[in-house]
Amino acid sequence: MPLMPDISTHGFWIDWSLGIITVVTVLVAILSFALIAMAMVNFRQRKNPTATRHMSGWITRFIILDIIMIIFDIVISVYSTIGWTEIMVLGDETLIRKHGEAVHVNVVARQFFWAFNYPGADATFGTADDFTLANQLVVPENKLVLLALTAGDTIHSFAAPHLRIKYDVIPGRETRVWFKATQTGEYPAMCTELCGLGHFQMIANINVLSQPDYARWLETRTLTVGAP
Ligand SMILES: [Cu+2]
Repeated sequence: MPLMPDISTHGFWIDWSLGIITVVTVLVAILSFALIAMAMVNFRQRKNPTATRHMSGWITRFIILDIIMIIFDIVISVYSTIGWTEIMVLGDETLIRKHGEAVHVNVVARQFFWAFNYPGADATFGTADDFTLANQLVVPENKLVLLALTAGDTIHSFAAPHLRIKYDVIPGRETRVWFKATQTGEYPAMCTELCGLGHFQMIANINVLSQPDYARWLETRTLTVGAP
């Protein structure tokens, strides 16, 4: 089954990893089964009534297969380590230096909804213009978004397939996640950790707006929050 379209800047690392692993696994499986089938036919009892130790050609074939597998393992390890570093290891400051200024959103998962806390127009949490959206994450296109995820009750998991994001959200711990959306539109996010009876209801909407639209939206939001 094809993957959902990727609208993130980092998603290709994941998609290519999956692609390489799938292709290599299938090829190695075909090779291995072919060798086993050939060995079964060649060393069948009717043709070899007595046991033989002369199978040097076959040992070479299996060693070649092992070497191919080791090379593939090295390629996959190197590729996914570079991707992992890009996606998971870089700190907020390095990400901001690389991708430009960021939008910060604090996400709290609870049974059974998502709360997205925004710092408002002043970009500082804990001030009067902060506001919270339930099950709705609004972000600008082509801009770094830094999410700080935590849970208020039990373990949840934040998954946004189009953004190639899926991380556990754990009470008492802050999980940092980043993305940069490359396409405007509405995309689903959901909880992927069975968290109780209402787990299936934990679906949020991610709305990616163009940068001018996002600025306008933020302004109207802040005005609404400021009003009595
Ligand atoms: Cu859940």
